[in-house]
Amino acid sequence: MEGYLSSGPQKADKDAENQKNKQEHPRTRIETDAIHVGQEPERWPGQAVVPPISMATTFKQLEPGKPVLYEYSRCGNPTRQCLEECLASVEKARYALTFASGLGATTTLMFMLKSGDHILSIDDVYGGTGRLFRRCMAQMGVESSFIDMSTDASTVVKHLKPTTRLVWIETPTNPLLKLADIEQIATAVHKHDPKIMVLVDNTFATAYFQNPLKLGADLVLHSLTKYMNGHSDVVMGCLMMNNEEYYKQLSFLQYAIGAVPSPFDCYLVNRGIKTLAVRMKQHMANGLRVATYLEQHKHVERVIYPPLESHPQHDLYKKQMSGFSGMISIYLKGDEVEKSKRFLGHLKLFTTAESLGGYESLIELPAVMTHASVPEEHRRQLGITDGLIRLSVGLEDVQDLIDDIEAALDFAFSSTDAK
Ligand code: P1T
Repeated sequence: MEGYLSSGPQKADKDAENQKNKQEHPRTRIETDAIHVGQEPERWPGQAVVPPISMATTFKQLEPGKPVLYEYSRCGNPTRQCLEECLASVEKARYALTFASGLGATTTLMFMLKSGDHILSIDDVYGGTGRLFRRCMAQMGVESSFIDMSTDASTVVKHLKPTTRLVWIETPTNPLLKLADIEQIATAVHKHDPKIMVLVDNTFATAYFQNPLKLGADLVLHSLTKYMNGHSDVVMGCLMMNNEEYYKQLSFLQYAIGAVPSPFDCYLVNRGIKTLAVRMKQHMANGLRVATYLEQHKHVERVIYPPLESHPQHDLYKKQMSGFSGMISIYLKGDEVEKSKRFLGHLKLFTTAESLGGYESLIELPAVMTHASVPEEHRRQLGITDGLIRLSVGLEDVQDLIDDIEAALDFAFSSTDAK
């Protein structure tokens, strides 16, 4: 894109070189990368082992128009850069760019499109993503359509239009935990038209369990608000990629649009990511125990959890993921919203709240909370009923969590109280 570099600092070039050098020589595995990449003490005066928070909004230039490394903090700063390098390494990407939220990352990416373009999206997508496509992008003349991508890649290709510029995959999906075959879809779409960008929202799986770029995706998005930070104390998003041209365009858009995270938040995410591996192993262990317990429970109609053999795409799960997080969706018997509410209301350890992926267990009703913006008809078709319950299983003692669920289910289904 002409003008992308000339109209701003030479930052994209410098950063590209910086990040690329690091990613072209991956030294170690994710546990080690999360702790060391971008964190070299030698880069800080005084050799700080923990990266300092650089709050400066602006940086001295030795001559007008000749910044040393950074010029204005929206364009880049030391704390953000060390986080972006670290994030790229854990996703096995060459480049990572951070934004003020997951949706901030999506919005910035939208500026790669123009009026008349088309987005082909998976049908069961995070409510806020669907809302952005349907309500905001439509106003800008960008069309979107939503299809089931859990079947096979030819269905996706069939729905491509000459104007399709972006294929949006979320896998596993929020909240129904449907899977899409990233490798098959990316291969088929790129064969059809290599210029179409294939993006995977990897928020639910995390970089620990799934690396979409290795499977042929062009772009990966994370809501870092969730597992990647893991402490429910930062709202942030990121885009990761290997393609240098996409990186330069998005790097320009990052500073031109300005939906950037604060250095303090970057510091927190950089800290949170250090324990990604241990957290994810425990989220998976706890998630599996809770899902297995729920699956045999007399008051539970259906449990959706990809690591369970009962998941309709369990084979695909085994093919493209090395495990899964603590996200479980369930229908109680009768699928009544009142019963679901009584269940949530009686839980002591699971907090009723939106969001997911923190160390604490959360629970919610997607139809009235995170996915209330999905048109009712669309929700019905997908199976996001008023009674659907989504759990984010945290890191508490798993038996305590199961005891909490047991007591709340007993309460919700007790005939005397249910009247
Ligand atoms: O909240 P934010 O950091 O802007 O991220 C948006 C987002 C993107 N992708 C997925 C898969 C998500 O789940 C989210 C945010 N989701 C919730 C807040 C939620 O409770 O589902």
